[in-house]
Amino acid sequence: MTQPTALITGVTGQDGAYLTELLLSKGYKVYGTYRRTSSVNFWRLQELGVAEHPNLHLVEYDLTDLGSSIRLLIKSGATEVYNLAAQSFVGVSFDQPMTTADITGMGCLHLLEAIRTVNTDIRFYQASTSEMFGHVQAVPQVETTPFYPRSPYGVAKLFAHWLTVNYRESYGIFGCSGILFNHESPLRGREFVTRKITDSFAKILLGKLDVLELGNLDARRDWGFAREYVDGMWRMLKADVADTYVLATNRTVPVREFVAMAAKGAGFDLVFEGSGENEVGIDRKSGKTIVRVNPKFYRPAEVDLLIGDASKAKRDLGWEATTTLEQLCQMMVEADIRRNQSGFSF
Ligand code: NDP
Ligand code: GDR
Repeated sequence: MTQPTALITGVTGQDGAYLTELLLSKGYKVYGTYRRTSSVNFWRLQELGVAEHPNLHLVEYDLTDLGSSIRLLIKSGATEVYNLAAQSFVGVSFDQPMTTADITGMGCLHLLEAIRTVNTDIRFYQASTSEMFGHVQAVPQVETTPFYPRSPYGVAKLFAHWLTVNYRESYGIFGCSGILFNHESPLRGREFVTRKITDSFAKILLGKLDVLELGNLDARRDWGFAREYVDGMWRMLKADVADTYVLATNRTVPVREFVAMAAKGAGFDLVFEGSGENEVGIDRKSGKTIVRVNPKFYRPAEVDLLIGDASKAKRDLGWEATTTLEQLCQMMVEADIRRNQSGFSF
């Protein structure tokens, strides 16, 4: 049997690392792409112990470059392409809307055009997002819920989502769009709210930071565990028919509740006082304020409530989220305490 070959764009990111781990464990040859920077960092692949795996080939690539997308597909001979690369931070997309559109939107089109040109039998996964639901039109959100993105990031992802559907319908390309709700892990970037919280509490515990500053504490998210979500991506490309699927836990929790959960996990006795910009979190054990609201973290437009229903993925793919938010939060808190004790800084 010939060895299956997959191409993963964005291998230095959270999902890229977990997907690499999964596909290598299934015997794939994996081409993982990273961007040229002055200091490339493979810490996530290293944490998972796969950075040096003989079946992993790391290749330099920028998805804003159409020509290199075509050459990459020819060179790798991949039969499955997972497009995980993106400018993925919603907050930054308000400051850099053009860059976000180029990478997150046009980048997907480059890959679809490359597939159309090189080999239309390549199976394609597009990393779509619950951010496309934005100002939600129904609760919970499913594959058919109307979209209403609330950020340049959400708009760019919607463009990429519809292109994936369009190339499926126009050219018969096996293009799947996974509408994934927030998924977190100890490998999450520190700019995202969950990891910012767990890393900050670890630092406060060790005397490296005084206060955790946050924006909107009322936003509600459906948070799952990233390692389980990449398995859903793989299942989509293994299905008989290309389709669009929601992956979610079907539980929604406000940011404030995640803060309380993480504080408890780190050993604080947190109580919230005040409201709006004056809300603070006080550790009853020390009497110190360890959480504060800073309006600089507010966004020009917010996504208030996300909760997904992944029944279709369960029915068609046998996929289901099983890790609870409490387990996930504890895993992240413990990893960040361990890292901060050892001087780790990513
Ligand atoms: P990360 O931000 O951790 O990773 C993004 C990856 O994209 C990084 O490897 C980054 O490289 C790479 N990248 C950025 N710009 C370019 C470019 N111009 N050319 C090539 N590569 C580039 O994201 P996640 O792993 O969390 O998410 C994976 C995908 O899933 C993203 O597309 C995201 O938008 C989407 N998504 C994520 C969800 C989540 O909750 N995590 C939910 C729904 C969708 P570098 O390391 O150099 O920055
Ligand atoms: P999100 O994740 O925007 O949902 O996008 P993020 O963790 O950045 O924000 C979640 C919610 O927390 C609120 N918030 C803060 N967010 C950050 N980053 N920093 C803060 O200090 C802070 N305070 C409050 C935000 O306003 C928001 O409501 C993530 C990304 O991974 C996307 O790529 C992905 O598509 C979606 O999840 C699903």
